Amino acid sequence: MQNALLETHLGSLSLTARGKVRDIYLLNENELLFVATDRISAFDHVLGSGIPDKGRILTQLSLFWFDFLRDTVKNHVLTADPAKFPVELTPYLDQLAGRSMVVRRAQMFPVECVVRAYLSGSGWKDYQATGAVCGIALPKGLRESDRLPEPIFTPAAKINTGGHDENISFEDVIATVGRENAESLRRLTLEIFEKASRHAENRGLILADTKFEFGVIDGEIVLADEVLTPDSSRYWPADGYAPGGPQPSFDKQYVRDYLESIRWNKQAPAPALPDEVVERTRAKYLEAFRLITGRSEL
Ligand code: PZK
Repeated sequence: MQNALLETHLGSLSLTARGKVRDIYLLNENELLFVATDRISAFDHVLGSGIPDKGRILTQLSLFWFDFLRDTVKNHVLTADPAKFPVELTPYLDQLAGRSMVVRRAQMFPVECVVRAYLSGSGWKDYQATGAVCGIALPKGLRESDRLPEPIFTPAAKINTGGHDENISFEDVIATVGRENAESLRRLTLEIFEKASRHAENRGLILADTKFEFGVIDGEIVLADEVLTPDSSRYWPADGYAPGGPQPSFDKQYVRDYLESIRWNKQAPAPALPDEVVERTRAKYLEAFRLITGRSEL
């Protein structure tokens, strides 16, 4: 097995954004390099160990979904073929191959486009407190992880300081991006989700919710960032789905169980993971990739 790539080192290239797991570099005025590392987060912390191949698996999953959705929405990908990367990346192709994409620079909307088909996470919290999620009233008596009558658009505002995103109303989205953009974002989010969740269901997976990020390139709305990966989505095995409580995480359950077992206080520094937890978790990412793409090789 390969080692995990925890940090990218791309010499003089300048880092545009660093997320918990993804790094974005500036290539030129119009192009960025989007890199998925092997970092893994749990309980809001990046852990001391990475998962070998995680960045490659999630990048290949995003590319699968971008292609699957190509007739539905434009996207930011220019190429994921290292042979087509700009020459200044040549020294780094070993780190980058399979885990990176050259993307078009977009004017990003400062809105996380979340869609939920099941009641979980912050949606469940809001529902318990108010009977609604993002101002959308829901039937009474729903239980945690219940399926909603239909998928709902539940946008969130990005909180930069590493804090959790804050659920906002559709009126808030309108105030931020204008009515026409807000309606386009909601329509695209629901349309993409409908197509993706049907595919997931055919492969034995429930797509409980996911988050999209959109931007504008040449006056057109494009789908950016990573798409429909386990890091941006809740996938549940359809087999064993049991509403009335939380569902086990498809990908991170061994990690969470381990962190609970050692009674980590969820304060930095986050612990490293035993080899067995790393290997089992890697197998779950590969299983998600196989189920969704039908391919067994990256
Ligand atoms: C962009 N993010 C979110 C933060 C990440 C990603 N095509 C684009 N053009 C301009 N900006 C972005 C993108 C994309 N994708 C996305 N921030 C900027 C983000 C941290 C790490 F990998």
